[in-house]
Amino acid sequence: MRLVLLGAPGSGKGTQAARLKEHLQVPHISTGDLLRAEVAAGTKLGLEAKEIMAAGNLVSDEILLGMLEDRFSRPDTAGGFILDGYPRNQAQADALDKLLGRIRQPMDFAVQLEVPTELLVERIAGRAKAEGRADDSPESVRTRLQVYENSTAPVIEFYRQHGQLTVVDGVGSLDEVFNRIIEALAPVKE
Ligand code: B4P
Repeated sequence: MRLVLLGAPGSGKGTQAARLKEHLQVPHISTGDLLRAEVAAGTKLGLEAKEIMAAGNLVSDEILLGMLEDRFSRPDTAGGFILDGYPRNQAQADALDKLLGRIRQPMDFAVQLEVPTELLVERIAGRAKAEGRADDSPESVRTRLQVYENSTAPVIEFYRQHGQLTVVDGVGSLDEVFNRIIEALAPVKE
């Protein structure tokens, strides 16, 4: 199973990907987690990304592609993967197409988690209290939602036009959303 999870910040991508990884027995590749690991390790890349992420903006396409190429060069992705947080703009979608073509891992499915904006804001505010992530401040969240509307939402249309998109209602308990995703994936798993 080669799956891309799409959705606005707070839509549950990371949350559901962690569960899907166990269910599908494939690695979860989160570009947000990869970047946060670089920031935590204080690498050159992490230092470059830190302020950009805290402000809620997108880190450069070049950095992201380099990180992804590295990650896909590891053998554990040969049996499939769940990609979470990438692509976030059309240039990244095109780069992903090329990369997966080159490693002969064409994507099976893109799942978009759909959640109304008020609920996105509420969920992220909850995480801000619980975890204090640098980019969960109200100002950063406003920017992230704007970036999503301007840059990422058009990518969803791209996958729809290619017949690869399925939209899943992301409102409900973690189990409810998880079960909806599994149902949506059933035709692909057969
Ligand atoms: P990400 O790490 O991808 O952050 P995110 O969009 O907020 O999603 P996340 O997966 O963490 O949250 P989720 O919805 O699961 O990106 C962070 C930053 O990294 C970006 O802003 C950017 O700067 C940079 N970046 C990452 N990828 C990039 C790329 N490709 N190009 C450029 N820059 C990139 O969960 C949110 C909250 O909701 C959690 O608290 C969760 O518990 C809660 N929740 C989830 N589902 C719920 C449910 N059903 N009910 C109640 N609460 C729920």
